[in-house]
Amino acid sequence: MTDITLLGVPLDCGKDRKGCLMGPDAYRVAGMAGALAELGHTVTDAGNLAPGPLPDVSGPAHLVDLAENVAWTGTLIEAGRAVDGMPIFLGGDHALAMGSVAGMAARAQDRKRPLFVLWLDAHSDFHTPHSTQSGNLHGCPVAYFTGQPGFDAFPAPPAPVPPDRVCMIGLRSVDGPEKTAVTAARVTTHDMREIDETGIAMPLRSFLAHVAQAGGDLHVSLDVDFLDPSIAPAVGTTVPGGTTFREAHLVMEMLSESGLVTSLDLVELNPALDERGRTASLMVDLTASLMGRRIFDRPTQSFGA
Ligand code: 4U7
Ligand code: MN
Ligand code: MN
Ligand code: MN
Repeated sequence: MTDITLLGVPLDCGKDRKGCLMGPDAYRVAGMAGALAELGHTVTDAGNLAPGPLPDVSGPAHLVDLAENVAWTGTLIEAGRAVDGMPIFLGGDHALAMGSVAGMAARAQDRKRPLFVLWLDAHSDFHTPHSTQSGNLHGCPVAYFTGQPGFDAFPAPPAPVPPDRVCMIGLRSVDGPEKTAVTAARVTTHDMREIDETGIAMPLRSFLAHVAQAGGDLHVSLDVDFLDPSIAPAVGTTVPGGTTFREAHLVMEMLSESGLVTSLDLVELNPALDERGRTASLMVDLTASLMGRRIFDRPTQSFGA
């Protein structure tokens, strides 16, 4: 059983549209702690983090809330690094992954283990402050924690994650400059076109085998828009053609069985856009699947052989 620490991250500065600051409380109301405790885990809700003082920084003028993002990143790196067991970062928008992943990479380095990242998202979030058109830093975390240039206003990530240790599944909205950069950096990508053809289990299985072989820690970053908007409406950046209910649960069940996951982000939930809390509940159920909830506890019996 796992020692889980819930870290509320009411970070809402990664984009213009507000609402993700309510995410941590929406997860609490939807029963996150109880669902995990019921599976036998020890759960500590550490409450909500707050960003440090706003630094005096400058960067491209169209960036949204640069100083606040920088402040949060420093706070999250230290808060995550200090957790002993499994932190679950209750977001908050995806800009929080600058700090959560950089902090987990620093912790993995302290433990002399490589950190791998599974990025479950419609988007590749590989913009830099210079390539982003929208100016929204929630589209930039992967470039930051893999150590791409252009993040001078931010603290340097203590242990940049080599891009070839990042695997993205669910992609269906990738901007031109991101396509070039993701490919050049040799990030592993599985877009929805590939998932349609091969199923979602095959690429995930091969990534997990690779992580196990390397003796790695595994951070999972789950963006609500990984899911199809028909089952998860509570997100600002809906993109049609996302994963189904069963595809998403299968990913979580396979992650659980792998025993490799050491930290988790739940990001981009905007409760103001939810329908009677259904997206928050689905995210809690997916987390429960990741932490060991099963339909059956053993393989179902089959006839023959
Ligand atoms: B999310 C976008 F232009 N690429 O840069 C951008 F399509 O964390 C979207 O994955 C970024 O939700 C989405 O603004 C960030 C856009
Ligand atoms: Mn994202
Ligand atoms: Mn996204
Ligand atoms: Mn978004």
